Amino acid sequence: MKKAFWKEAVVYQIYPRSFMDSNGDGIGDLKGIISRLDYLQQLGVDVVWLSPVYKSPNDDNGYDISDYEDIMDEFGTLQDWEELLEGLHTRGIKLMMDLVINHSSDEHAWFVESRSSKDNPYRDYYIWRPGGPDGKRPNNWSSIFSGPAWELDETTGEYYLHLFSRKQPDLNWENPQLREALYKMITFWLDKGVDGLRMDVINLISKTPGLPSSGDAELGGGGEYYMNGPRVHEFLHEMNQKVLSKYDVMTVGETPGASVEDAILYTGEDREELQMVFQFEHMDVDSGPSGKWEVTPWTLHQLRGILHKWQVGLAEQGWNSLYLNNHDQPRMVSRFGNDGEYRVISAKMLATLLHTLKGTPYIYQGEEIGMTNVKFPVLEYYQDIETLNMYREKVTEGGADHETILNAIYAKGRDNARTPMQWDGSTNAGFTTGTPWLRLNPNYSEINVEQAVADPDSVFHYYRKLIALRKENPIMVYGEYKLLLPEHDNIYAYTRTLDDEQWLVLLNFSDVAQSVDLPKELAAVKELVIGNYGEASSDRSVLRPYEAGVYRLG
Ligand code: TEU
Ligand code: CA
Repeated sequence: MKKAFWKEAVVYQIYPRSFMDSNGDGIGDLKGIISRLDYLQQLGVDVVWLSPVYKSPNDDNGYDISDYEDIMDEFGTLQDWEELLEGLHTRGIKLMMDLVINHSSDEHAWFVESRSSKDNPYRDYYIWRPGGPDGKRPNNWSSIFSGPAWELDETTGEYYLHLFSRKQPDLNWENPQLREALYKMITFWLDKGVDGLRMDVINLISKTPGLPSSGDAELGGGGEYYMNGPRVHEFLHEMNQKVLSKYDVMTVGETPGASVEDAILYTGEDREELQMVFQFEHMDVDSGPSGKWEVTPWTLHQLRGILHKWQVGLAEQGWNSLYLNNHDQPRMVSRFGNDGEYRVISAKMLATLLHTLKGTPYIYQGEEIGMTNVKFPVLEYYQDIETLNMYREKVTEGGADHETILNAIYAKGRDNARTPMQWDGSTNAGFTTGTPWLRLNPNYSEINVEQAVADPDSVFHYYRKLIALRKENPIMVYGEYKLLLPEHDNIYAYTRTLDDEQWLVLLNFSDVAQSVDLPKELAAVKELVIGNYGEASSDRSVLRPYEAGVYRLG
């Protein structure tokens, strides 16, 4: 396996709106991030992935871009951005920008032109279709943010496609001019010194010709006609050849609905497309047949089964990215650990998993201090468009039970991840001196950066150790992964092996002690490399609640 910086790196994701507000308007901004760079350096991360900071009307918090080559007013200016890049580089940290090119904002100049007339030169930058007889939509696809994926535009009497909100029209990648315009824009940023790109829903860019309906219902899904579509590899290869390959740039594609086989095609080293992808299978482990809002209990058998499949599937070709949460997902300690009695211990256990599987770990802001999900008492406190659209469709229009849906929001809503970063115990957790755009999680008086940095046993210092260990131990990056105890109900156990070195990882996913029965050759433990209880237990055949241990064998 070839060595590479991006395999060895640890990435930290910043959601700028919620990270740090510098001017009291309640919205996080670039100057706020700049003021916290020493904290990131102390943590030891190698790369910052910045969620979108481009000009945007914020229908979807920056994932709806109205000008790709400028900064959102609330976040600052291009000059602030340059200062951020320099501040990161001075500290040896690289910058990965978010690239949202499956769709733009409807307020982007291209769309303003495109919608103005059928023969406008930009018409074909987007996906327009006439309606059918009796005012039928061009097909029955539904939007990922609820309702139909088509919006009728009065000006020309045609519909445009939007897989996300109606203010996020899909770009038409079939059009070579559109592709060239995007490549030019990407070049603009790479020339400025950007080190990496995270590509939003990049596997949705190629739609099946003819845009067939999905089944006979009035609204179908449609994903089978736009996820990993017919020309997606051609487009990514082209982008790689025309732009990416000319720079030293780290790339990760967000790919909902991608299988291991798809991922090998996206990330195989001979393919010249991307370096790694965010797969979603493990994010569906607690979803029912109707989707994410049908909250369903998960088992370790399921979660381990998925992660193991990906570990094995990408062992020789491609590369995994490792994450358990981000700005779209609930907080990992609440979802996969225990955010009550065992919050600190279980957050460290999950961190151990993320940093000892094979792949590149991604930390989402606040994860490193064990931030948890939030339960707002009333719907009015929520801001996320996906959540609000879903509530309207299911409760306001569909008559579903308010409590049931509110509980689904508590479990899965994206605002769980978006409550402002908890810096200290002062008013609004030191995030802002004004009124925060989204309310804070009321637990900030106990869970905050100031507390975590001061406490040597905190989740924060455990992350610091894991990151530092990665720097000294190539086995964490390149070591071969092998599963142990595949039938255990509560323990995820595996080895990593590199040359003549071998590590054993034992993770208890339950809140009760579990006994472990390891094969004899693995019982010869030399030392505990890192463990979430501080020291090794005297009885190694028992794992304490949520215990994580990494042992050097030999
Ligand atoms: O998310 C893509 C995606 O699949 C989302 O639908 C997300 O996972 C969803 O919340 C799950 O129900 C990306 C961005 O990460 C997200 O923030 C954007 O809203 C979306 O694309 C549109 O740009
Ligand atoms: Ca601000």
